[in-house]
Amino acid sequence: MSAITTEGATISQTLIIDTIMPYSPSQKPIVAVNYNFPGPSIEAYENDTLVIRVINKLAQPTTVHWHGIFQIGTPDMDGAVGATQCAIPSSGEMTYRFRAYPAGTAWYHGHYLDQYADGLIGPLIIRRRVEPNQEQYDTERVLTVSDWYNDVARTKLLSWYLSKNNTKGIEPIPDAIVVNGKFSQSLFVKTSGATRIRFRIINAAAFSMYTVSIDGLPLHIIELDQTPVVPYTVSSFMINAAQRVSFYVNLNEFDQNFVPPDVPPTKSIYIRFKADMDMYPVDISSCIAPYATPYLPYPVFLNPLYLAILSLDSSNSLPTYPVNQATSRLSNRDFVNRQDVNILGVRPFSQTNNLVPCATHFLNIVITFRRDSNNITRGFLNNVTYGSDENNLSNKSISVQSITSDKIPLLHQMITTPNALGNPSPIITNESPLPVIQSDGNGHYLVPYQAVVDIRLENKDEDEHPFHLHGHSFWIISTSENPQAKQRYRGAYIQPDVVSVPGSGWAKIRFLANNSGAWVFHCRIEWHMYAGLIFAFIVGPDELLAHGYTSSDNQKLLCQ
Ligand SMILES: [Cu+2]
Repeated sequence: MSAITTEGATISQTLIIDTIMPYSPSQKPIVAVNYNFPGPSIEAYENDTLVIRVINKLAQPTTVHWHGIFQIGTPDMDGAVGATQCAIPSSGEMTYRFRAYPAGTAWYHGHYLDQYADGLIGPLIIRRRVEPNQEQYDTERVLTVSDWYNDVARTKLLSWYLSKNNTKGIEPIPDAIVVNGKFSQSLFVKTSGATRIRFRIINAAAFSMYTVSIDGLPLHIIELDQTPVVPYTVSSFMINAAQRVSFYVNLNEFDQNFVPPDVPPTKSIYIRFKADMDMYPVDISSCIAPYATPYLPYPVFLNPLYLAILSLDSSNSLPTYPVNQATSRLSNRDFVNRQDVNILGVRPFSQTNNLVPCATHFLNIVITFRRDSNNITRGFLNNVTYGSDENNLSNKSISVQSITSDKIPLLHQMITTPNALGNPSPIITNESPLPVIQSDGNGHYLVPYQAVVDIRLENKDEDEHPFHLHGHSFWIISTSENPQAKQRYRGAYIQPDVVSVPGSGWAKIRFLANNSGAWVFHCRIEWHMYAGLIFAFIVGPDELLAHGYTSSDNQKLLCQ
């Protein structure tokens, strides 16, 4: 843990973005931060000021997004290329300065093309001076799980994914799972003598969703994304792309029956990350590596079960019991054995601070995938598919195939040419008794300042999609998997920044638009975002202008 700093300290850090090739003989260049993968953990206390100088040594432009940070008053520091800034050019740099708010397990990643899938990820831990549930644990460990691809996402996978050759529109299947930069059975997590340990799990994968468990131990969940929750005990949980889950374990609760009597006592146990195979476009379990599927241009060797080793002493020994022990023993556990993707049963720790306002506006978003007129399978939100080019959010719709981007980020347009944006205001329609948020057809939805917007995400696709809103968190009101949640948890919904929209189902979320700026809303599966599942909310442009907000000189330079 970092040393306690005084209230409102300034935390300065330099991040050098460059490529490394740490996994010889693999020749895959990883987009690393300070020559590490994942990047270094950035830590601060809530309300500290983070000053992060990002130096781009890549041959391509880059940006960094601080996932989970609201950026209230600093909308140009969000790092979403095209929405809030122009990209940092090769050999260029930018200093991000923002308030460390809200507290919780945040993370950072590249938001320029798919550098995130190529390695540009790292933890961003914002601590509270007093953590709810802090009496339950003595130390903590951060585990950042991500997909590993043998091929470079930017040059190979993405171009293949969005090509005519990909007739089925299937996503690149990862070749491996990697946690804290280590492959399966090579990551040793030391307890260092502690018996009560908090784990912060960050799913930084470009694609995969995982079931997380630790052999023989109940997991007491205490934080979802950045919302502290009343401890909620599970044997395993699912974590979707971009979600964060904190839980603590108490080694004294280890189920001794877990180790069969005929093996020596174990000095370590497995931490398991099991990829959800249902989301992959081919049946991994029926394949024997090495193999090649007829329509994949690259080999797939994925073992969906990743094993990290929790060392109970300093010996770094492997567990004495067989790996397949877990499945046979899970049903015998004496604690509650629940799995819940959205974990809607979890309650916020502080319910009095969590009175949910009534909605004032409504927006229905229909998610579909189909081929566009160029015969490329793309994702559509309300019949419009969006792409992100190097400097702007551009869009393609069924009727309009391309709109020339003017290379000025949305946020800058809000400041410099607000009248030219031409976003229609909300109107009453027969869709809802509430005024409905309107789109301008260019991927921009105008939201009045302080509006409380109910968004219904209607998923016509059979796969689950984790949607993320920048600049805000939101309440999950209910989903098709838990339609009663609205009544059951009235006034005490959890407030994450990612919602898993069930396949062929729906999710209803609500957010308070109290943060002026241009905020993207998108599927956090990297492939889907580039297939078009992204748009931007323009929140309170009048409020922004009324406060005389201007973007920094550094920002303006990037756009020249
Ligand atoms: Cu998706």
